[in-house]
Amino acid sequence: MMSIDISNLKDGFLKEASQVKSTRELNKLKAKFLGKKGIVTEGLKGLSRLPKEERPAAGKALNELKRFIESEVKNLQKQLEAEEAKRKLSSESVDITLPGRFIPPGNLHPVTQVMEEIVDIFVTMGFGVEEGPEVELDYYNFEALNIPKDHPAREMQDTFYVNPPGTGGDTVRESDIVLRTHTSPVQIRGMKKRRPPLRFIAPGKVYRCDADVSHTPMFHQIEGLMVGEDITFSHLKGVLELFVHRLFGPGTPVRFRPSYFPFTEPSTEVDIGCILCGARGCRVCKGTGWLEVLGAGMVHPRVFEAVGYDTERYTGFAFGMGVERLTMLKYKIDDIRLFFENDLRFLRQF
Ligand code: 2NM
Repeated sequence: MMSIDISNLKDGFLKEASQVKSTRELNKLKAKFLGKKGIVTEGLKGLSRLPKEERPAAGKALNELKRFIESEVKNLQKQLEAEEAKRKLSSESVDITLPGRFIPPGNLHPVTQVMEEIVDIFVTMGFGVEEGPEVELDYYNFEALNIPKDHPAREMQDTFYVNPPGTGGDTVRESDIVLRTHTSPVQIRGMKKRRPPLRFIAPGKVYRCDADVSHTPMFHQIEGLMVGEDITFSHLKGVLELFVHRLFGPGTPVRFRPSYFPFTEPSTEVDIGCILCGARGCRVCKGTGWLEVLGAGMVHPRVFEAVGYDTERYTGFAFGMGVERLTMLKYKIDDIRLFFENDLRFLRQF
């Protein structure tokens, strides 16, 4: 009776084993026969209920079946693992004949490109490059630059105060912290750090609180400075004319027009012949045939006093320009907001 049961069990196991396709199924089958409540396990537990004389033979047969199933499971396990590894490997294999994936080439933002171009032109002329903080003290942004307390540039509509006065908890110190409105404070810090002769430029982001279609609250500026014992307005003219010819082409007409800045005296604005209408007069040059591209001048003695330079011994010229404006002129872009929308259809053209 017992021996028939055993061979039936073995046949049953082998039949099911032949249909196993995964290690999961194999584990289920193993549990069915050898698990805690498995057929073989239960059989071994039931031995005590058999007549005494049948127990040894039945026990031997069950233990043999147990060992047989264990070794079969082990073999099947190995076989299945090998098959699964093979399947995994072939699914992971690389078809080296496939064409490569297209990675669209990126490009620098047009404002960054023009900024780098301008920096390059001045570096070629021997200028160093200085950077400084965008959050500035009133002293470096205004005071040291001879911008008096009642100057329009200091009024709330132009300057972002980091702690606007009257919003509570403000102290005299806190209301003296601003987002720089130009990169001139970098020039002040640069002059304080060293002694003449010197020449360097300060490129970077600046912030102004005037919002309309032709102004953005953040834009980029490059300012420059050259100080020494015999620096004259002629040096200013020579350097800036060369700069304009490098940026816009050697044939570009240039003119120097009197102007006013608190930190320079005399001051000038630099115009180029309108590159949009060939100086015939258009909407952009407002019919004048000229476009303003730079502000400049001879550094005011009060600025030299603020940085501790001997005003009898040293003179110098300084200049500043807006990079967005120059980029618009160079690429004939009529709306500054295009630079900040980050529409790839616009940016990919540069
Ligand atoms: C401009 C125009 C004219 C300028 C002056 C200085 C400093 F620090 F030397 F006084 N830095 N930049 C300057 C002069 C900037 O921008 C339109």
